[in-house]
Amino acid sequence: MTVPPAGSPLQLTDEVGDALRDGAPIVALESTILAHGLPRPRNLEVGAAVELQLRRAGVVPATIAVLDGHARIGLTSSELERVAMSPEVAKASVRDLPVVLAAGRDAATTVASTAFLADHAGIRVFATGGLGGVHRDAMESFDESADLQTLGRTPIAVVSAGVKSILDVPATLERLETLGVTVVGYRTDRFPGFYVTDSGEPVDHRVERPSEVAAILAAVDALGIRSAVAVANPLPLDEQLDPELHQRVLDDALTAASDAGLRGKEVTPFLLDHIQRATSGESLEANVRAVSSNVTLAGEIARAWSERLTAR
Ligand code: PSU
Ligand code: MN
Repeated sequence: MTVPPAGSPLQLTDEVGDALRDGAPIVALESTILAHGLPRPRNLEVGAAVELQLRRAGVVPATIAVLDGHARIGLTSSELERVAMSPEVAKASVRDLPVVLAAGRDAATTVASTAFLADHAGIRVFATGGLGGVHRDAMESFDESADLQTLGRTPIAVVSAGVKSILDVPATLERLETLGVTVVGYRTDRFPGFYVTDSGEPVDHRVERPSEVAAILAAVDALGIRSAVAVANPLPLDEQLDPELHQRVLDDALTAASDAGLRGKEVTPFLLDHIQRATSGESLEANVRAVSSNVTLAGEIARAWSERLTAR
């Protein structure tokens, strides 16, 4: 384990520490998707597969989680298994980090806490499935993911397939605008809807190549901007979940969540689980395809970023 700077609560693996020192390509990965977003044992298969995918592309994976109260940047395969298979692993956003660190507990990190910790470690590219956002009943519940606020103050490129349709997509895009998060569509003018290629909403900016994202990140730094670049990467039309099936199960899931009286951080895992069961795994396959595609693109962006760093 590379020794982090004095006073830092972060623990980096040697592989991640070396990559950071050398300016080598590195991609941060979140762990809530493993512990709470995908069913066992598929979650572990996906977690291991995306790491392998990055390594094969010459990119160092840095899966982030809290283990025994240590903020870990990069996990061994047995640690990855612990995060994926143990029912004891809490879901931690940024505000939960102090508590789990102080108590010496295990926790999976959300987009917010993963981006926060990756940024502290000096990692500039992050791949996830879908971002958290504004929930559909937010007018009454005030339920808006802390992912949004954190992306508003964390200069990292985060590749996602947009936000799931369980959320209020237009409201989420409005909040991203307010919070100063740069949103670019990767080879698209439409904001993706995670399971489906098009959420129905447009994006203002479009990029065609990973090197363009690296150039945008460099401009973020040159301007002294401290917010994220959200790269929206849609599933191709022939890989999306059938939009009719999607709409039907979505309506059911929202009704079930409201009938169950769910609040707070349990809402997202409940809805995802409901949709997975109601589509007998079809949504799960779309979910896995989206994650894999985002990881591929993030790896390409990390390589382009590394080229800029090492060319100086
Ligand atoms: N959206 C998904 N899959 C997920 C999540 C969101 O499509 O697994 C997870 C991510 O870790 C995200 C978190 O950061 O849920 C957001 O949860 P909340 O809404 O409680 O902030
Ligand atoms: Mn919430």
